[in-house]
Amino acid sequence: MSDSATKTRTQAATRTPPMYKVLLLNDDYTPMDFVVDILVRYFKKSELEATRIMLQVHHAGVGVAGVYPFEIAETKVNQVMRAASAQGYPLQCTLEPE
Ligand code: TYC
Repeated sequence: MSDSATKTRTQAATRTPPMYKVLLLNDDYTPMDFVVDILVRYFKKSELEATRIMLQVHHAGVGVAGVYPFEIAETKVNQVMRAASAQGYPLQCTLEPE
């Protein structure tokens, strides 16, 4: 078997999509409770884990809400941005390659 055939077969057995971090950014106005609710609703976190992530963002300026393939991550960003702007909150959410 050629080297390229071996490589193709190995990749096929281990292929995974590129993953993206969904980041939440801190701001001075979005209520803490709202950020916790976002993490529970859209990122399926427990109340305890959501509170931990929210406080991490509050103190460090940025934090990881979850890690997903591109299209799922993009959908989460859109859901968060839509929910925040519907309430008039300046919460920002972005993607970053893992
Ligand atoms: N800093 C905000 C406050 O004190 C809370 C907050 C946390 C806002 C995380 C955004 O991504 C965020 N109300």
